[in-house]
Amino acid sequence: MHCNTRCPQLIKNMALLPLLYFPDPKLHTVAKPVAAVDSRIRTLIANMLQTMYDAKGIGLAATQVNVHERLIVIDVSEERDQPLVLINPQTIWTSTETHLNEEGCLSVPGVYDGVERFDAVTVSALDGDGESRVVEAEDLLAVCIQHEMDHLMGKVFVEYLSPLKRNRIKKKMLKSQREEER
Ligand code: K1U
Ligand code: ZN
Repeated sequence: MHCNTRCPQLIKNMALLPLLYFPDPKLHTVAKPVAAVDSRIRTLIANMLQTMYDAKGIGLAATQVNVHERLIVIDVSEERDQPLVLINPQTIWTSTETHLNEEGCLSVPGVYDGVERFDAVTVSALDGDGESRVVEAEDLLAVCIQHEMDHLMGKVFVEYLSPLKRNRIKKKMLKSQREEER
């Protein structure tokens, strides 16, 4: 798999990208397919990986950095050294079994709650080199892929929660955003 994070010449050019925070309406934009895996996309991948690692996240969708193209980066490894890049991902299989999993989101900091997800999924996608691949995922990787693919469809995990919880989270987020502006 292509990994720009291992290339010293590229590390110095990598940048942290600003995140969108709930309830920013831009988080509800439906992403368009990536037309070509070119140098612009490779730079975006490197910057998204750096942003995800810096924020201690296990995944990041391009939507969250205000780029509305179908691109996801993930790393669920303990050592944080196994980046997975999914471009134009499509779900080709889901398990019948589902489970409630505790989720968080870099766009909704400090909020964790349970979301029902398929136990296992298979997705087809392009990797960072533009090569087709099929990923069979279970456990945390399956949960993370479903969470990130939701972002590409403009869906934030709090939308699975009750309207009461979602409104409380919205008020809390707006309050902390106002306080940060001061
Ligand atoms: O998309 C994101 O906002 C990243 C998000 C991914 C995610 C975490 C947990 C379940 C599903 C998807 C995060 O990385 S949140 C922060 C985090 O590292 C984390 C939170 C809960 C469990 C495991 C990791
Ligand atoms: Zn998220």
